[in-house]
Amino acid sequence: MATQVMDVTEAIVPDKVVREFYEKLLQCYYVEERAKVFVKQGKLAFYASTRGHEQVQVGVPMLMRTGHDWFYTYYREKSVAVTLGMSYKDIFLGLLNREGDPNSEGVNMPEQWSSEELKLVAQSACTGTQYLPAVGAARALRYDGSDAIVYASSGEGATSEGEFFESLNWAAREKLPVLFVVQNNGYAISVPQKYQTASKIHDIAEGFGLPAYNLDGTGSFETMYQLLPGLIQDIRDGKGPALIEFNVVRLDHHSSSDDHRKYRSAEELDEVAMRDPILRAEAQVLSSGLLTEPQIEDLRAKIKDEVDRAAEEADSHPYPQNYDVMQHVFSKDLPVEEESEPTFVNERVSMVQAINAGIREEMQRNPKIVMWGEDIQDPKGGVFGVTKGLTDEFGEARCVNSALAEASILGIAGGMGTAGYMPVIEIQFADYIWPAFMQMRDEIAPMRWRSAGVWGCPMVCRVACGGYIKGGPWHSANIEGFFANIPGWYVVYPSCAQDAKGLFKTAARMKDPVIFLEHKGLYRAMPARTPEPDENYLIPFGKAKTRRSGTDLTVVTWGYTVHQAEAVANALEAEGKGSVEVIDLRSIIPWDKQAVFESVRRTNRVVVAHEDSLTMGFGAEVAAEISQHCFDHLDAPVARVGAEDCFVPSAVNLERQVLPSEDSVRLAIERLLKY
Ligand SMILES: Cc1ncc(C[n+]2csc(CCOP(=O)(O)OP(=O)(O)O)c2C)c(N)n1
Repeated sequence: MATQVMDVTEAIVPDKVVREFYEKLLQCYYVEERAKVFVKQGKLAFYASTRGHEQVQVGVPMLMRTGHDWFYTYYREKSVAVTLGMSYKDIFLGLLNREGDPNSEGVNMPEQWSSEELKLVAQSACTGTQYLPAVGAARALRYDGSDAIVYASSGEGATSEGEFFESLNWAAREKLPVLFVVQNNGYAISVPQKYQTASKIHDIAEGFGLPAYNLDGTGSFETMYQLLPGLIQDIRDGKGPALIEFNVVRLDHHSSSDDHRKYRSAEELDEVAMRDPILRAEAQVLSSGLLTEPQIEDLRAKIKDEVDRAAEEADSHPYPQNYDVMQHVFSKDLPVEEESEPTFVNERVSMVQAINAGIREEMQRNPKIVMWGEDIQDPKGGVFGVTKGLTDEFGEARCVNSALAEASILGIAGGMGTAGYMPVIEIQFADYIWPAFMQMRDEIAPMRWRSAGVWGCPMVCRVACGGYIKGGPWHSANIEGFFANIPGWYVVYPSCAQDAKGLFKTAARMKDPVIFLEHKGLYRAMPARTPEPDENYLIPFGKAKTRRSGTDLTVVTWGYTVHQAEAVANALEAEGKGSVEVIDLRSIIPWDKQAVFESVRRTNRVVVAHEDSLTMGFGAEVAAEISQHCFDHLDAPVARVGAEDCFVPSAVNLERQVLPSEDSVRLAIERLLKY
């Protein structure tokens, strides 16, 4: 398939459409003009002009179905918001971060649009990250049997991000309904395109198997009108995604913090001014006799007046008063508050069996649960066999192998979650989660918060983690400390089969993303085996479990070290050396401060033990809180046990030097008991 460079054979555009197109261009123009006044007044924290991109940002959405099709836009797309019909006032409230801003209530940056009604999904300011969730949303629409399509866009610079390539790959492989719109203005801030790629963006897309087009986005609307309706219909009809690279011009500075005269010559600026799409459209409207000059004057005056009045109204609003900035970090809608007494349906199961049963039950209960990950499909059913039998029972549509691309695994989940599904995805080893970190930190985590509670990204990200069974440096990581630092993710870490099932079932019913850590050394370990709780057993997050009561010292722990602490506590008791209480946090975010403080205030001594490295391990947080809130009750310093600040070595004897052991836990306890 050759990339198609459009032949400008003009199609007749009905007058009504030309008129609507031209009017919308003027609306965009006057919104930009008024925004520039706010910039001069110092009222806009960030401003990115769409001048020069308007033909694309008006023309493409106009040919799509407002309120039906979905939009994943980027920070230079005010004109898309205008075209979709966001009111001028809402646009200015968003730009000014004022009270009543429906985009984000003032928490998100200006130029980041969001509207449930317009299916305009809350943006982040990151370049290129929107492409994967856009593909995820398209996957959800396909699963729903909808004929809606997804518009996903950026500048040409952002297409150098790996997530752009991954999104082309996934969308093409599954023939998903996405229209990729690249607006190539030749610059990424000051960087000319030659520094981005030796290829052409439409050729790159073609390499991934998409029909790809290269159009002048400042020329004639006729060309777009000729291509787009048929192309959009093909995408609706399931023929797969397509990409259009539009050559546009950036008539203004990159943003309000930039001065493009530093890197563009006066001649160049004069030249691009000749390609102003609004002037070109106006010339066409005049020459075709559609409007006369006086009619244009009237139209301009009317639109300017409407825009200015809306701007003033928005400007009369204060910054958000009394807005609780914490209210949308997590949804308040929780599936369970109290842990029920389980009945047991199986005498003894491993953690693998318990998680597998939990997933199966939740999939039977909720048809919106969909899973993917590397190797998770039957017959293998995951490298640890956790998902075994689930493809056989629920089919590939609900349990399927993914491409080997972690950013995709998470990014697609973000979009599907936003569009109404409950993805349960697997990261094969914690050490390999990092390609997905950008999606997790900047796209998924802030979604609910940045949209003032309108959009969310529910999902369960199951991750095999931990050492002790010959994993070496790339198969043994503990990552709870990293993710505990990101507002918006729950982090849970079961240490036995019963908790694994109960916590998983809760995770699968949460409205927000959950990292579900599965210690591979506990998957089949005897001490982690328990009776299997019934299908109604849910464990609320943030409720610790006292594994063992004691009076002389508390060990606060989670994951693999729970079992080390229990073994040491049992031995010490048998030796008559002390009575040690062991508290298993089970969930890291949120963690059960009440249970920990209550115990420490009783025993007056505490060791915090975990498998992760000591420095900045989550134990540092726990220890700090205990020091602050239990200081008056402590008879000894707060002690910590964790791994060396080192990667986990491969040779078994070297691994022992790094990871905590019963010996290191015992040493810490015995030291404190001497105080
Ligand atoms: C991941 C990420 N890296 C860097 C930035 C900073 N940044 C913001 S805009 C921009 C240039 C983007 O240019 P392009 O994609 O061509 O879009 P344009 O602004 O020209 O429309 C950069 C580097 C960012 N927002 N996100």
